[in-house]
Amino acid sequence: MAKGSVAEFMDKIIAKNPGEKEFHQAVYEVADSLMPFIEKNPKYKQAKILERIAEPERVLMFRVPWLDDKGEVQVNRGFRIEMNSAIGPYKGGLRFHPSVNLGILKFLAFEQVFKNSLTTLPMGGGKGGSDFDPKGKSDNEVMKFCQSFMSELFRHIGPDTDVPAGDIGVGGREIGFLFGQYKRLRNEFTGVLTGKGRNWGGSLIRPEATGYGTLYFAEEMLKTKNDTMEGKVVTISGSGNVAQYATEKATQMGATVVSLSDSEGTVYDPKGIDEKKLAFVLELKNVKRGRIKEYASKYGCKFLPGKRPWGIKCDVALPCATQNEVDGNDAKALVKNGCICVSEGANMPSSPEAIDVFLKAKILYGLGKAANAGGVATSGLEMSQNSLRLSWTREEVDEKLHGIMVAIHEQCLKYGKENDFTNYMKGANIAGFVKVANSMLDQGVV
Ligand code: NDP
Ligand code: 2IT
Repeated sequence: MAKGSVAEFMDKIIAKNPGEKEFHQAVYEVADSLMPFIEKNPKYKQAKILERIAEPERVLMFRVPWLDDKGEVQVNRGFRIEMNSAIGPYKGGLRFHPSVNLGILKFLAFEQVFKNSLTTLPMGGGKGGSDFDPKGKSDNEVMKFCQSFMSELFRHIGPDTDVPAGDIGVGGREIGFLFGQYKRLRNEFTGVLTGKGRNWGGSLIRPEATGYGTLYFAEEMLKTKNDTMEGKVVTISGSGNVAQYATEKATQMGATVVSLSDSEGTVYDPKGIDEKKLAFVLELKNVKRGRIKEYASKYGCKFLPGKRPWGIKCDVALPCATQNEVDGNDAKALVKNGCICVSEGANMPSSPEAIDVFLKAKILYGLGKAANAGGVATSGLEMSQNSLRLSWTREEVDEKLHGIMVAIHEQCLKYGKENDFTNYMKGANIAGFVKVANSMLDQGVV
């Protein structure tokens, strides 16, 4: 019964959204977890909730022309997917990367709906971005691009409508340029973006939040096995915002982080990336905007060109780079080498084959929409502080973030327990769905 309905549902999704393979993948994962639950609760089926959730409320696509440093005209494409506003204003990051297209942003916006629901905060789901590549661009070019991007986006967003933030290629620098242009066009100082600078409405701990949250979630998963992060060998992919603060928190918890990576390859440092080495990475990536292989030259360790970290022996793996960066063979290698826990800082980093391997091996598998929800949760806390015109201390924000990650873990247990095993994927998908679905039922056919 259930499998047949999933196939039927997916046929329609694929026919309606041709070529959007990441979107199909994200919808399939959720539909597969949810269908038995929906069959048991016909009110959702009758109201076509799943069909409605998979259709964005609104998709914006626009031209972003700008002048580069040579005075040449460049043309990029901008997007904002306003996916679901049943439980709050659209909320989700902006990604600037040459691979960005409609299907990738729709998958990210779809994931965001469930993730934001799990945070317990009142945020709907959205995502946006552009095929602009910030790599190799001057600060001036990045500013010109951001100003042009916001010159269209500003008419669609607002603190009670749609609140963008960062994602791949969008960090503090870009949020600053985007905020400056929004303020200039609207003549309003509001919390329209999150991830803002400390002096102009940003929340403490927002830069750290995704990475920290991924570790708080891993810790909760390990607790169910009477285990902790102390003494664990950890592999991390990526070397951007999420990877950096995942490294910091893992180290603070007593683990040894032995890898970081970027699109060119992996650095393997068996001695561990301690506080001092991490300070070098932060300067390298966030200020000099250099490549991670420079770490290997600096600290005399191995650089594995073109490789991902999953062949390295570890206890805990934290994929923190991008979608589908762990394939079936990577997952097999991780399990074979004794990995007991995967906590995803990135969005959908594990392919369907990899997820199958993790679930069959019954290791602790914390999927992105639960494990990386700390970032958007702290964005929600930034929105609260902006509305209150107050700012909370580091300790206050960190404590709230920690509490939210514990609550997300509890929701996964509630809906994902299967005898002696917790299927976090099923748990997160159902828990995220219920709140949005019930809100949609309350609000009628809209
Ligand atoms: P950054 O831009 O700061 O860093 C991205 C890192 O991932 C870089 O090291 C980059 O390497 C690597 N990477 C990106 N694309 C690829 C690719 N196609 N192949 C190999 N490596 C790649 O982004 P974030 O750290 O913010 O985001 C990382 C992941 O976490 C994404 O999946 C994002 O959606 C997710 N996420 C982010 C949140 C946030 O608050 N920032 C919140 C929740 C999830 P290179 O420099 O070579 O491109
Ligand atoms: O994927 C994500 O959750 C993010 N990029 C953060 C979104 C946000 O609004 O803080």
